[in-house]
Amino acid sequence: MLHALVRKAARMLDAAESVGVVADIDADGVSGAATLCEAFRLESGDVRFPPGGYYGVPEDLLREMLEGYDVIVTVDVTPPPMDGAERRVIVIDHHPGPRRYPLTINPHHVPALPRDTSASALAGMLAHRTGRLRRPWIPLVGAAGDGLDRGPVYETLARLVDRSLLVPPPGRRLNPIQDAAATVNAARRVRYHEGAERALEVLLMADSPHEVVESSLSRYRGRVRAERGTWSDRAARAAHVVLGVGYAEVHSEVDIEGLVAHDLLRRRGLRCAVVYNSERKPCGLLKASGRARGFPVNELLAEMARWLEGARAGGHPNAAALHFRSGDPREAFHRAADELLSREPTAPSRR
Ligand SMILES: [Mn+2]
Repeated sequence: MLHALVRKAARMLDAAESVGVVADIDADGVSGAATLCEAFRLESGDVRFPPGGYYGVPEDLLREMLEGYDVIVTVDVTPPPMDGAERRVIVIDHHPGPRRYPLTINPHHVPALPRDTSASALAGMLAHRTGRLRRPWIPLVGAAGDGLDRGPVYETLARLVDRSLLVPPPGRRLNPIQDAAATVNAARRVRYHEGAERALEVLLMADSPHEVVESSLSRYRGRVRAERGTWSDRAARAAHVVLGVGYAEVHSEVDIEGLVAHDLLRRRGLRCAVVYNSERKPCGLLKASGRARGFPVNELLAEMARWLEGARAGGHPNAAALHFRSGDPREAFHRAADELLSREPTAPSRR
């Protein structure tokens, strides 16, 4: 089933008069898009990113792409259903959710694919099939960005690159591919879809992950590091913690809430940390991000969404996000945490 699906997608892309790509702005989405550009001879202008911190594919963006292109591929995002588009959209994703398009390459819908496969590795698998994947390190950047640099699909692609790209140089924590992923992710944390567009240009030109690390994108890393340091210190001091589940707020134009949640989890030894950024995203929405170990933060954020307006939550048990239009996220957190903690079999009384 997997091979038939991949073959069908490759054939459809080769036969299409024109192909447009819609990708998420993170390293997984950007490197998946760059991989498709290489294999199917697309240009950066054929790739679009959701605007300003919006997660998913806005309906009007999908409609616009369908008017301009024969076939649309979405990478690391699942598009909304649209009448008449069923046979013109290829979905390459690894998030759970309903299957809306027959040509969906997603581990949640294709049993042969392991769940911990990144969208970019799936794009790499498709590109590799065509025999036109000249720079196999590119899809690996996306896998590293999602912390999914493992598993059979990744390993197949990793065998095609120089070993030195997969081991950290002496004294360094990250290997060159992980370093490139951090660079691409810094660009979108500071500049959202514009950062992703710049990162795509860099990936399309680069001959190695080293060139990505040394590119003009590197300046975004300093900004992210500084904001993260400041807010992680404050969050560690000021977090509200209930039974190992913590909540903190930041106020930053930079998309750092996920990083601060990660730091808070570790620094306070929590099982779950939720961080709300009170600075509105360029797309107009507010966002909270959660990280956890041994606590379903995706369920916590879904429960929070019930108490907020225009809210949508998604993600995995260990990492999830919540977008909303208005409401009191701290109040929502306390209600949601009470609800989830009261369901725990051994929850001690809080009174
Ligand atoms: Mn991803």
